[in-house]
Amino acid sequence: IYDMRKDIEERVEETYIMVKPDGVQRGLVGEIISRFEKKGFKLKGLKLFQCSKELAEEHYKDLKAKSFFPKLIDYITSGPVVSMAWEGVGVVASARKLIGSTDPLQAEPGTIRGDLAVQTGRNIVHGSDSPENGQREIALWFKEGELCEWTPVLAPWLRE
Ligand code: IDP
Ligand code: MG
Repeated sequence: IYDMRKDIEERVEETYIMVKPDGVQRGLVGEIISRFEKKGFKLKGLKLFQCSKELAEEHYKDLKAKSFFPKLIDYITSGPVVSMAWEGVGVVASARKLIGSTDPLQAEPGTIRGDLAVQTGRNIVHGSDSPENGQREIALWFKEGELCEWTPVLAPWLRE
């Protein structure tokens, strides 16, 4: 019998993860990449990148009406970010859990924000909130040829 729920549960997704300028300045790039690497997701793209105001505004376009929007754009463009594309079954929701709540003071210990940050306006990392936004954001931040298709040798030891 065809189990549609299992099919949905096992769908391979991609998410856009970004170390924000404060994470780069604070020397937390390696620590943040490690969390996703150790969990067992697959890295498909990685670069240090200074983004434009236009790109930051497009990335956060859903928040345009918010009072903090101008400060958010200043923050994201204030220095280089580390852009990453990660792939895996359930990677979008899992990455959000690894990252923790938007407000680092509310984020659980053990999460990236819970362990390493203290304020919403300096919450060091971004993660896509849906598979659709994962696709949208990866297409926005990466050019053609910047993503790698590869098979990690550990794949059979991570998923049966
Ligand atoms: P998320 O990053 O956890 O998905 P969103 O609500 O999508 O949170 O907001 C995007 C980013 O905008 C946050 O990560 C944070 O950097 C910033 N932000 C959200 N709310 C506030 C706020 O109330 N004050 C200042 N910055 C905020
Ligand atoms: Mg968000």
